Amino acid sequence: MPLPDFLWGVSTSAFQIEGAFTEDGRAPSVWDEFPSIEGHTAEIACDHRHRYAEDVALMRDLGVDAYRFSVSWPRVEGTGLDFYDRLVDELLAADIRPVVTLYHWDTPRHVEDAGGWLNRDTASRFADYAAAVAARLVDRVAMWIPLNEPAMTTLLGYAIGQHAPGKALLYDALPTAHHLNLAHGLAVRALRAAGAAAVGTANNHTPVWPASPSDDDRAAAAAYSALHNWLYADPVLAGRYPEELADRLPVRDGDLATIAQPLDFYGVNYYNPTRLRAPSEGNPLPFELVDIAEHPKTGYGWPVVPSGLEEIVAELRRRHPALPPVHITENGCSYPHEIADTARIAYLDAHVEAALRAGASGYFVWSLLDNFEWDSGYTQRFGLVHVDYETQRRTPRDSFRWYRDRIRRDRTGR
Ligand code: PNW
Repeated sequence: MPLPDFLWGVSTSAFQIEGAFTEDGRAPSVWDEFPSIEGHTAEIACDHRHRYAEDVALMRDLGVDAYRFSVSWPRVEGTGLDFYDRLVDELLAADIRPVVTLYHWDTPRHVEDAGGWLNRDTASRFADYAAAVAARLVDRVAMWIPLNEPAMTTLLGYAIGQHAPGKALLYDALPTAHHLNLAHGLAVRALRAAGAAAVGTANNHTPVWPASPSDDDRAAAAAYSALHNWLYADPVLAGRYPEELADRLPVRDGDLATIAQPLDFYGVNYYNPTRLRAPSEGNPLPFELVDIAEHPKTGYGWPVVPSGLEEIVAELRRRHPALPPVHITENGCSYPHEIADTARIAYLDAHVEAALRAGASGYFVWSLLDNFEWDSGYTQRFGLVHVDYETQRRTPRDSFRWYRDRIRRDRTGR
């Protein structure tokens, strides 16, 4: 299937929807036992491992061009590729292009026990896994994304411990960023060798806003942006690290060339901007987060700023003039509404328009289904489709019908 000039899609991730922890000989993952909301585990989640055909049928009704899902590394350690093989065929039969993320945070437990992303060897293990997935699926997958949001793995997983594996190493977490970037580069190389159709990223980006024009607040914002945005964009797109962080990374000869493989697209996950000020006394970090109070908030408390999407894409293009085509690989919002979700429609409508103005080549809603939102468990609902976790009943929300109509309108002339 050739790619249309604008790709309409939805995104999910394996750990957040599949359940079936012990099926397919799946290895344990770092997230299986990681504390979330009391009493919430992803053991069943959306039971997607068993209900994938129903979920693909929903997407066919929705009319999307593409479905971005992740392959579970722990499941592939068993016989999981059989499952993904069937999922891919089901998608193709529904005229939906498979977009595969290889790592969406669910590291196999034994890989973490060997040091996880603190260990340079994990990058090579990951490349072997990438090659194994490609060997099976490469003929049918439209787009490949080695890593989802490596910034969140480093910041939430290893620097502050809010996500698995729960390490709070602050600046000592920085080697994980380099090992993740290296894993990206090695995986791109493995995917190319296997004949992958298109390879890109899903990097999480946030525009940073200094709380005031003071030099101190501006320096705080720049320090944060280096950690969240440029630590991942710069090496991948230009083979260099932001100057202020370069000394803290375990870079060996040749690494930067490995990381800076040419890409077919640059995927951006966008949710909101971040406001920063200089740190107060006793803060070990060079910045402090400040509430963005002048914009409305989603049900998760995230500020709603559609222009931030254009702002960050423009900044990426300024910093990296040869930026490949941009896809918004995730954007969406959590609200508690059951079916009538006017607030989500308003959010998505404004962000879709921003993505079009930003010259993006695709837009993927996070998420198709309500799902297991990591440390927030089932308390957050990001879905176009409501999931009743007692019965596993799926009910399309008003936003589902809105997105279907928006896609149709696009096809009949923008
Ligand atoms: C992304 N932050 O996570 C992930 O890719 C999804 O798995 C997740 O469900 C979705 O966004 C909604 O949260 C993020 O703290 C988690 O800035 C945290 C942040 C950003 C993105």
